[in-house]
Amino acid sequence: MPLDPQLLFRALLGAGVTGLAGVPCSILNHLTLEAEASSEIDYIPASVEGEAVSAAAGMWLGGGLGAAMMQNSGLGNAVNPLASLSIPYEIPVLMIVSWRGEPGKKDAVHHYPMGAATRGIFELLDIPATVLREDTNLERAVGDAVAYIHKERRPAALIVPRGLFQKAPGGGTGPHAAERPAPALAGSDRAESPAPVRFGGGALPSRSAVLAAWMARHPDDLAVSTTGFMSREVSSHGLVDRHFPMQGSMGFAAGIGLGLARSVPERTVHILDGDGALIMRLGSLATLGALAPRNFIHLVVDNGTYASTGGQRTVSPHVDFPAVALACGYRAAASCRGADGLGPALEWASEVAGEGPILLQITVNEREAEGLERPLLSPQEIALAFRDGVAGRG
Ligand SMILES: Cc1ncc(C[n+]2csc(CCOP(=O)(O)OP(=O)(O)O)c2C)c(N)n1
Repeated sequence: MPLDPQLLFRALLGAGVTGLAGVPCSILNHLTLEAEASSEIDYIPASVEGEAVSAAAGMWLGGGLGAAMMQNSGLGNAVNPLASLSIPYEIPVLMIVSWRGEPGKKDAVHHYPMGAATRGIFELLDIPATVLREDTNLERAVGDAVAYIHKERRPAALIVPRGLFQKAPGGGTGPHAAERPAPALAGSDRAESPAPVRFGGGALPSRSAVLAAWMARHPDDLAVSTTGFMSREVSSHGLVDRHFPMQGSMGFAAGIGLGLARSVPERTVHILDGDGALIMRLGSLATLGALAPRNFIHLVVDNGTYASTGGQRTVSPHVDFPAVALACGYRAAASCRGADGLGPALEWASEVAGEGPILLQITVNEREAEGLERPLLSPQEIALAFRDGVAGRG
């Protein structure tokens, strides 16, 4: 007998999951709808599966526990933040993954290759994956998986096959989206987009000068920095109780920051992003604009290159990041081109902080600080120190 789909949602709540970020699948439709409507769990409609994993990781860094939900077709999109964020930083994330194309079951042909590979992908990553069946005690399966991720500080997965859950009268495992009121996203009440504010004048500053000016202005705020030289430089300041210098999960600093910002709405969360990284995951601007966390400041330090891999050109000169952010629902956005504008641009950001999300793109020269090393602390130590710092246990 197929199971009541509400059991899974209740089991997640019972196990202490505080947030769910995901990309829908018809098999998991019910879970999406329950989470959207519930005030007991924070639901993030992710733009891509890797953003879901990253946001769930951010929830844990902020003191909660996140689950990432997706169709197995999108599991490939989640591999990078699983392999380079959740596993090395020992950040627990509960994966809830539907199973299209399960071997031996009839499904659309394009699901078969991933259906056959799904369990193997988890095995290769050494992530324990439990297939839920009709005779599974869901409460126990979810409870065991959550106990495992807390104890081992690793991800674990629950795989949900097709047909596990009872179908709703109209088909699927819940009412069709069009039959219910749209959830009120914070960004929905925004008036027309404002125009980007422009600052500038003088020679371009270096990344180090921007970071020094930013640090002087925001000594106590939380920050998540992007992979590569940016996080090396941030970590050289040694403020790991409030700065999370992420290496890995390129492009998902904003996704981590989103989960974090929603877990600690009383703190301001800054993202120190790179142009290459943001271009890689431009979809995160849409998620952020729609959810509109007020405590979110997105600083894009734009050197026009992938500096950390040898200075190859990015396409950033062709992208107006502030205009894109505003079109996605950011509340305010500005650019700064030239060191004379740096002070006024950071002053502007401080003034609009609290009315976020806001984005400030600062164009910098290609000069890098000398002798930047990878963080001295291990990834696990960084994640734990940051989580403790956020919780005031520093
Ligand atoms: C998913 C992924 N793709 C590629 C890389 C290799 N990589 C590491 S840092 C980096 C460049 C990042 O460029 P940008 O965000 O502009 O920052 P910058 O290096 O210029 O500071 C690249 C391509 C990676 N670590 N992860």
